[in-house]
Amino acid sequence: MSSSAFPQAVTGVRLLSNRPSVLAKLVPHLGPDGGGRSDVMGDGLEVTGPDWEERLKSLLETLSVAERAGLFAVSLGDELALPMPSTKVLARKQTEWFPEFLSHGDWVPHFQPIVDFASGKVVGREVLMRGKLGNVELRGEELVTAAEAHDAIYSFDRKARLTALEVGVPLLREDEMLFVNLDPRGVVDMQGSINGTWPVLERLGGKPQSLCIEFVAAERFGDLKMLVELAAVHREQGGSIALDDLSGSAQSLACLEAIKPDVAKLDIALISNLEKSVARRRLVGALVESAHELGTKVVAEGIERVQEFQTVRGLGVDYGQGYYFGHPTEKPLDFDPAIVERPATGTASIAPAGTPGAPAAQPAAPQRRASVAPPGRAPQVAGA
Ligand SMILES: [Ca+2]
Repeated sequence: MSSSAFPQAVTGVRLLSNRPSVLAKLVPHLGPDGGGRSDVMGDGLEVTGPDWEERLKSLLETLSVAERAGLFAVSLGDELALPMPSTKVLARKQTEWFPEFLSHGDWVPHFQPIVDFASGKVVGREVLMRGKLGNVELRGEELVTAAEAHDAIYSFDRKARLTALEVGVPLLREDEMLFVNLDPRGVVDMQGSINGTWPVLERLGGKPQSLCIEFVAAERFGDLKMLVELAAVHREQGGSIALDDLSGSAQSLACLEAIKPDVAKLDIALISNLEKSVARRRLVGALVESAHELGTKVVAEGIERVQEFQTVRGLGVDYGQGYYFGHPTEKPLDFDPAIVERPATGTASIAPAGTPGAPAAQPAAPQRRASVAPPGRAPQVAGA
């Protein structure tokens, strides 16, 4: 309770769990601050005060993954709030800027080349979404993480695809394809998925055969029957289908065999430092073989070093994408075929990137995509 003459609205959460042991485990961590910010209540624990977000974060860190999954939170001061997973309540708090971005942010599609190892040409460009809200730039992963936290995958995915097409189709070069992401979690029904994509392409004068729809994280979606149907209805419109982020799991193979995509994209986790892992080289080799038997072309994603490029090419991968070939840029850039024309050699004798024979124009770049927005990167939204 506030002792102020002008009590402020209560900020914080009440934690609930169907596992009493989880709440009991948290009690010793509530802190001896005595400021009335944490109270053991008859029904749950309250974490309140201006720093409740930081305190909840610390509390969650004391729990195992299974315990966290069993901990729910209700926002105080909101009579209509329903209990939500506590991790989601925290993620929402940390991305309070997202609703503002969704309605008023700048959506800035970037284009990254996908390069054919055989011809040295760009076969297509994947549209990767970036954002800006005020002065704050938002990376694609931050946007998706925020959309998940706000249960807004449908709105985010639809608007991202619309923007990707509106900006990308006029910039598309002859003989290149536009690779546009589609998150199956944002699909409500088949017709809606079609309507959010193909009439837009037609209005912009794009050719159906120039569009490849990438099913994001298809193998983790869990409803293979729905994915098969989704692939079929988009193919009926004349487009190609890619499976994105394939990890090499049993689910990867199940998706490949059931959907028989035009393109299979191998996740950066499989490709990064591939020359150093015998096990992953064997896995990638087997995936390439399986894909080719289905008539599917294989893209290795996240190629950042010459060793990775040479290794995937040696394993029969068809196309490459990653900083080694080009960063995502606001305008599609020219590609120098010399980058892939050097003869393949054994991985042991390959010059490291930056030495003669390696592309010189690649700026230093982070090794991999960040998965979560670091604290403090959230934009300061006026009034928030
Ligand atoms: Ca993708």
